[in-house]
Amino acid sequence: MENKEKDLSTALEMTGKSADMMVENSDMTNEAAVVEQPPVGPKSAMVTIIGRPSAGKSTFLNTATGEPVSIVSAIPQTTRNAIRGIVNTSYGQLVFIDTPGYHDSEKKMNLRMRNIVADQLEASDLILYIIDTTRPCAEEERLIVELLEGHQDKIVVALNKIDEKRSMKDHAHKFIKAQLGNVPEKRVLEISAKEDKGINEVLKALYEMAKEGPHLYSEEFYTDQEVDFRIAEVVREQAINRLEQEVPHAVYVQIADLEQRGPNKMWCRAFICVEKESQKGIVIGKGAQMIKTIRLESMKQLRNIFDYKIELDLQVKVDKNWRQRDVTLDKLLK
Ligand SMILES: Nc1nc2c(ncn2[C@@H]2O[C@H](COP(=O)(O)OP(=O)(O)OP(=O)(O)O)[C@@H](O)[C@H]2O)c(=O)[nH]1
Ligand SMILES: [Mg+2]
Repeated sequence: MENKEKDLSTALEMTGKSADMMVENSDMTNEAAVVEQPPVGPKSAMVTIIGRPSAGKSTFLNTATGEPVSIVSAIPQTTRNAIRGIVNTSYGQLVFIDTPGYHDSEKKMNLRMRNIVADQLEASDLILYIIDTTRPCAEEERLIVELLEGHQDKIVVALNKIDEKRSMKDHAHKFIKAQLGNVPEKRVLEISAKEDKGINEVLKALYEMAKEGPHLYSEEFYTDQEVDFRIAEVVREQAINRLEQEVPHAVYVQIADLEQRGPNKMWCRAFICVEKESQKGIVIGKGAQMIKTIRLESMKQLRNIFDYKIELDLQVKVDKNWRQRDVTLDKLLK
C-alpha cells in the first residue's frame, strides 16, 4: 500500500488515493488513478450507513474507500462507534459514517449504540441503507424502516450479499417497495460489498442526490480516526475473529501507552480487556498461543496501515462487568 501514514506526529491517517477511476472506469489500476487524478469535484455530502448487525456496512465502507477503515467480522455488533471513511472523486466528496448494527435489545450497551445511530441519521445529508439479502426482512428490518420513513427523499438502498446463492433479493425488493414506497426503484441497488460488485452504482446514486458545498476534509484523508483508536480496533478485530460464543462481545481494547521509539518505530502497550477470569484464560490460550497469534497478526495488519512499525506489548486483563459500567461505556462509545 503506497499511501501509509508517514508523519508520526500527526494523529490522522492520510491517503492520496482517490476513487475517481473507480467511478469513471472500474478497470483502471490504482497507479493510473494516482497519476491521472483529476481534482475533487464540487459536491459534498455526509452519508450515514445504516443496517442490521452483520449486514455488511463496514465491508461496504472498506470497499468504497479502498482501505481497511472499519473492522469486519462474522460476529454481529462488531462496529461500536460512528466511524468515518472518505471517498473523493471528480464528482465530489462523500463522507461515509459507518454505524453500529441497529437491533432490538434493551441491554445498556446496545441502547447506547442505538443512540449513536439515531444521532448520525439526524446529522447526515444522505442515508445508505444496507440490507443483508441472505436473511429474511423481518422484525429487525422493520425497526430500521420505522427510523427511515421520514427520510425517504435522501435514501439509497443497497441489497447486499447477492454473491450468495441463498440471497433472497426479490424478497428484499418487495419489502422495500412495501415499506419505503417513496424511494424510487433506481435508488434500490443490488451489490456485493465483499466482491466489489455494484459499488460504483451506489456511489453514482449518492452523487446524484448530493449537493454542491464545501468539502469537510482535505483530499489526503480517508478517515478521521486517531492512531490509538485505530490500533485498538485492529487488535479487537484480530481477537474477535479468533474467539467464540460470548467472548467477542466481552472484549474491548485499551491503549495504555504509545511512544515513538525511533524515526520509523512506535511502541504500544495495549490490554485486551474481558469481563470474567474464565475469558482471560481463553484469550491467552494454551501455552499463550492465542495471545501470541493475536499480537503478531495485529502487528502485520498495522504494518499495512501505517508506514512505520508498531511494536505491540499485548496483555489481557479482567475488567469485571464493564458492559454495565457507565464510565467505561462513556470512554468506549463516545
Ligand atoms: N457473502 C458476502 N458476505 C459479506 C458481504 N458483505 C459482508 N459480508 C460478510 O458479512 C459479515 C459481516 O460484515 P460486516 O461488514 O462486519 O457487517 P456490519 O454490517 O458492519 O456488522 P456490524 O458492525 O456488526 O453491525 C462478514 O463476515 C463479512 O465478510 C457480501 O457482499 N457477500
Ligand atoms: Mg460494522
